[in-house]
Amino acid sequence: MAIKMALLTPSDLININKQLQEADSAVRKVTGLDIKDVCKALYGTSPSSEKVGIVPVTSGNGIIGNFSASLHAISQYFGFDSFVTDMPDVSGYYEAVRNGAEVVLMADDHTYLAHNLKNGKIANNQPCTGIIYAEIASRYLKVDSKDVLVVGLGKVGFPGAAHLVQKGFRVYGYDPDETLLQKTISSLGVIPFDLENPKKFSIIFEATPCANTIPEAVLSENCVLSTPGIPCAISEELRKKYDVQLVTEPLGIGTASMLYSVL
Ligand code: NAI
Ligand code: PYL
Ligand code: MG
Repeated sequence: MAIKMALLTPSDLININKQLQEADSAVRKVTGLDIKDVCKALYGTSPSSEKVGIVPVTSGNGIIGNFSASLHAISQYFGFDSFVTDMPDVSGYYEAVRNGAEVVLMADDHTYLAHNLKNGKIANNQPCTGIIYAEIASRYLKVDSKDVLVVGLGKVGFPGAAHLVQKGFRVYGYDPDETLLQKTISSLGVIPFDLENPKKFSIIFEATPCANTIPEAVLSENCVLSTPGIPCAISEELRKKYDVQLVTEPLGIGTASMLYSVL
């Protein structure tokens, strides 16, 4: 049986354009690049107004308010020509294809996918999100070491950790799920992070559904925390105290990664 994702709520998605603009300036400050430039560097692609059909899906917990409208706004922000179908589900898919969609975006409670109908490429939100947040962290302009801390090694965190290992970083990983932790150690060569014996990091990538997952002892002044996790991994108080450069956003960065990956 498929395992459920932590689901977004309509309030996470309020004013997605403003959230994206703020995320873009945070990414620029950390990496010197826009989100679109990071995507281009990752996948070697650029959009040219490809038609994206967004299909609302009613199964499971059903439609999430603001979800399809946010995907529409996000796709336009990155230079795609998107539309939301009037009908949901199978009828919506039919409508999307009949109306010329080259890429279909749709999500149920388990899987959020982008499918390019012209070249057959398909992307899943979880690895695409992990990879782009890890890539952003890895591009920190003021980085002073190859050490990175990854907190949360699940469906988003594991692919992000794998990406960092592949880029040549020394990755320290932590997850309270011992099975996941052991799998990450044995398959990726990640170093288990010892909470009892912490060290400071200038780059942290977090992917958990919990708040306050980053212990104060690992924060260095002006470190980068790149995290798709909802709610946020760090309190506002700690963020200010260490002048943490926070990259976080509920849907757009991961969606950009998916769209660029299927071009
Ligand atoms: P998952 O359930 O597969 O993995 C989460 C992992 O976090 C688990 O292995 C769990 O043991 C671990 N964890 C829980 N508490 C922890 C703690 N205190 N310290 C360290 N690890 C802890 O979930 P998934 O799919 O990887 O998603 C992670 C988060 O990312 C969720 O909040 C999800 O909603 C969010 N997400 C955000 C996206 C975005 O675009 N912003 C896109 C996709 C997911
Ligand atoms: C894609 C996000 C990121 C975090 N959790 C994931 C989530 O909320 N997935 C559920 C998406 C369901 C969408 C719904 C609709 O409105 O079409 N079926
Ligand atoms: Mg995102």
